[in-house]
Amino acid sequence: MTKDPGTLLELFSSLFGGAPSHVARAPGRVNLIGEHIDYCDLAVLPMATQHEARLEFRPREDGVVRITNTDPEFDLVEFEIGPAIAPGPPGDWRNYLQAPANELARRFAIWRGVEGVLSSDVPVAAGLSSSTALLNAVGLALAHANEVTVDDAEFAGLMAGAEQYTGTRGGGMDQAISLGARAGHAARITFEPLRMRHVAVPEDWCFVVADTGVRAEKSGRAQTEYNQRRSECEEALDAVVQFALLHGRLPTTPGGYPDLLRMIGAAELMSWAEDVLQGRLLRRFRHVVSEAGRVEQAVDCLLNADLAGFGTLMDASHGSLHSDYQVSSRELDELVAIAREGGAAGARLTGAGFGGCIVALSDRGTVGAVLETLVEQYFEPRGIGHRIDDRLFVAVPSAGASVGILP
Ligand code: NG1
Repeated sequence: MTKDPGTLLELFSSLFGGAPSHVARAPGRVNLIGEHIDYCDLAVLPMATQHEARLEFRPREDGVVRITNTDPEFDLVEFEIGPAIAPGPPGDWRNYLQAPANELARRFAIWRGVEGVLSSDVPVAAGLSSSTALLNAVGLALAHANEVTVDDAEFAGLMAGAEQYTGTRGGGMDQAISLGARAGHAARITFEPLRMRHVAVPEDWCFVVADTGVRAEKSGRAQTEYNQRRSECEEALDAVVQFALLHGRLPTTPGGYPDLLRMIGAAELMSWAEDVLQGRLLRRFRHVVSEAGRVEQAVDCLLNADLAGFGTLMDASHGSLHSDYQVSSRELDELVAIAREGGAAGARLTGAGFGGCIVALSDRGTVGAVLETLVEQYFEPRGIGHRIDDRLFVAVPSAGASVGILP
């Protein structure tokens, strides 16, 4: 963490008196492949990063939550726990604190609030799950203070539900990986029911993350576009299923994309889709089906340490996100091209897109050249070549969230 712990303790003591007794921490993540398909309940392959949100807190004897942030941009937030907390304006950071309190109170008789100071070094609005890290840290603190015991999968599901409070109709990938990641590993995550298969990242592999600097705020256009993509996927699925049922091509109604893919297989499904869908919906459907296939191949590449194969899949994923899903941008495309020119085995946008970051794969031998090329061709021309630590880094596959007593 970059924050000075002295400052954090002083801040805590000046606001609440005394010192925090506990800490809850939750990391951000970088998604390696499987983009915009978690909300279709299809498998994804993210890993947690070294950046995290950290809440140093003390349980209270009443239902009040009081949390401030070491970043002066964010005010002290105060509210009472309950199952119907009124949300603040879109984009207000209070929503990420209220969301887990609201969700936990809907499910459990929680009554004990917390007071604490939050700090985070997860880059904001960059597709690296800064919001989920925040939300998970607060959720864990409240669960701990109220002695809520649920298994990890259920808790991840609760936090995914909580995030909907903020207005984004997201999937469950970010909450699951931030809570359940294992150091040194990525995880193949499947949904309904939530399962995580941890897959070791080969020692020699380096996932470089580079930030366009264009914020993809989930309270503005990015949120509208994101929610629209999800609706389009639902619409496309519905049209294909109705068509197949009408023509007697399906014995039963499938429960969703995973079911349909299991019943029919990708190739036949795409040939049906071409009969039923056109334009935008056909493109969205093709991205979802093709990306689901790439995730399975990517898991095999990871298991076999096939760096070139994994890189090729990342390139194909980016192409699909650019052309079929239309969530890339000029800056993202530029960073992807530069990373490849610098010697990366493959590169793609990561997270929701519309700005934010790319992820590029290289080995230890070439990572220096990839980083240098990105600095020379993207960051230096923009006059930011000298302060790019949080804009350009090699992601460390890190452990998931934890909560405990401070020494
Ligand atoms: P980011 O880019 O971190 O906001 C979002 C969703 C994910 C997933 C990805 C795209 C939230 C909290 N997260 O991530 O569930 O759909 O986009 O793959 O909405």
